[in-house]
Amino acid sequence: MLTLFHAPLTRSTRVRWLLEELDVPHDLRTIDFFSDERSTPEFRALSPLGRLPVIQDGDFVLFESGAIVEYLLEEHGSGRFQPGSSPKERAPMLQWIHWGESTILPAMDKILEHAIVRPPDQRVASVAEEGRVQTGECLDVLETQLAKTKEKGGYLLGELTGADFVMFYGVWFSELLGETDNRPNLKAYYDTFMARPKFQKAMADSFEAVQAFADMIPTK
Ligand SMILES: N[C@@H](CCC(=O)N[C@@H](CS)C(=O)NCC(=O)O)C(=O)O
Repeated sequence: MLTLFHAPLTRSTRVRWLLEELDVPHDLRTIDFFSDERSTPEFRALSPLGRLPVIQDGDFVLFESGAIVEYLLEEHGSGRFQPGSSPKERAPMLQWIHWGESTILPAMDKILEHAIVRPPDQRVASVAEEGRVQTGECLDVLETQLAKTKEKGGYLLGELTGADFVMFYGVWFSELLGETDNRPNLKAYYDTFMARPKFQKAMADSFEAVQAFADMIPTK
């Protein structure tokens, strides 16, 4: 049985949603994110930095949410949520999987850390501002991409693919930060994944944490 180590509102939601959509039976191990559970030697043997998500599939262990999404599609996907099998058909999905973690999230993290999460005396206003500019540029890229694909299914590449299971995470935070207000394609994208019953099921334990996070956001 596949095991997912998970905590609400973390990147493990990416994997949880995919497991739901693929109907892969799994054991969900919910970790108390703010406890010592992630520091135990047993957990560090699976995830060396104590981060989430990590999966165990029999004897096989894997961390990094994007890599887990790719693995699950190949091992358990039976072709679902993949745009094709040739390198050139698959590459756009891989591009957005990597971009959704390594380009947009570092920009957004600057806002989250320096305008919301850190205590006020540890915030650097110029870093938050840099994050706002960089995040805006990234969201404009997404807005343009979604304009090209919106008539083809409403997801990043038209139909739902592995890329969306990674990208939704940054888009969810951008919606909370009010960044979808002037970007209609991004808002439509957010509404599209939110409306999926399996997304709702996978996120059921995250909505309370989302609300707690939303309450921390300073009103403009
Ligand atoms: N690039 C990694 C990032 C993993 C990561 O940083 N996860 C966060 C939760 S969203 C975490 O566990 N943070 C705990 C820490 O940094 O100690 C991935 O996509 O899996």
